[in-house]
Amino acid sequence: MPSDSTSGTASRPGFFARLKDRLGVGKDSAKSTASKLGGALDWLVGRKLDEAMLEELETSLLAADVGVDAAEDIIRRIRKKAGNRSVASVEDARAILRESIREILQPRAVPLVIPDSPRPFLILMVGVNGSGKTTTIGKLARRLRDQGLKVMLAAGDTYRAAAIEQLQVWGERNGVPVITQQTGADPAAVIYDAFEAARARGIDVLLADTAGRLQNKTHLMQELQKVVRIARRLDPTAPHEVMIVLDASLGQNAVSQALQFHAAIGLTGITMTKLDAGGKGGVLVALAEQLDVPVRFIGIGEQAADMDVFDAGEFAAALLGSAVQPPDAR
Ligand SMILES: Nc1nc2c(ncn2[C@@H]2O[C@H](COP(=O)(O)OP(=O)(O)O)[C@@H](O)[C@H]2O)c(=O)[nH]1
Ligand SMILES: [Mg+2]
Repeated sequence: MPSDSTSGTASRPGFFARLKDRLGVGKDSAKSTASKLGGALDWLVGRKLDEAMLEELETSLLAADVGVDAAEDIIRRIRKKAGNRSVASVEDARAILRESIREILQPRAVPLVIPDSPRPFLILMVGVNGSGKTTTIGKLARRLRDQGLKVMLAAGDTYRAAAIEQLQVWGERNGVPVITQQTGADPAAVIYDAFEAARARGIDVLLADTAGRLQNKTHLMQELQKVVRIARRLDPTAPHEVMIVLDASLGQNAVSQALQFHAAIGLTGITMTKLDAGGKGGVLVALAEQLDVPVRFIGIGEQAADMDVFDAGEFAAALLGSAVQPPDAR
């Protein structure tokens, strides 16, 4: 039985280039995170990092969705690193900022590892409507299947027929079975049945979709708590991963969603989607600052290949629009 982690893809350099590209590096893309954080550092050159400069930098960080706490944390780190010396070049400024951001992200860069047991390994996907749960399940199904794992999907979003069909399409595309019931069925029952079926069929990983009407509805949280409770009747250690899917384009709202879901059901992983679609990468820094939950994957598009393992150094480099450092330099 393979005990692969989901890390270490051969596609890494290409993915980084696309991440950097889609975060919008370049002088023309004035609205992008990268140009706010990276391209706008010229004014730092040849000056000492004085208070006025640090204030200006803090404003840029806030505009990039980094959030107040993380912006202050970054400024503190820069002050420590660059203290009283002058900044030699844009590259120097970038390096200081990049390293400060990387330090905040690094503790959260813990890849999802599927251990040899238990089986089936149940991954519960949660998050508000439209965040990218079903798409992420599709992408993850393919990734796990390619690692040699036997994967099954459970259509736990039973509110709309379209949600069930969407999951079936991903199942067909990846050649993995999908367990469904009719629209309106109890999600806990769907996932319970799928878990039993997965066990009977020797499935390694069961990916369970859920509905995601607004997170401030206590009803949704109760429904998710019930899914967890019922799954534990079959395996007291389940679910083995509770992964929230967050839409980066929601900015600070994505952070508050994560905090609310975490309080209600306890998250063990995060996937951040839509970093290609107006999502400012800074939101990941805010999240890392405020929530001690690993960031597993990042998504930069709608296709199966548009997702990869979260890497702190790479991500910080992409945010700053700089070249990624060789792995041994990190
Ligand atoms: N641009 C972009 N679109 C995405 C990404 N992930 C998901 N989507 C799209 O976002 C929309 C909602 O995704 P879906 O998986 O249905 O969200 P769900 O309601 O949480 O299941 C769909 O049109 C997806 O194709 C991403 O990383 N980038
Ligand atoms: Mg869905």
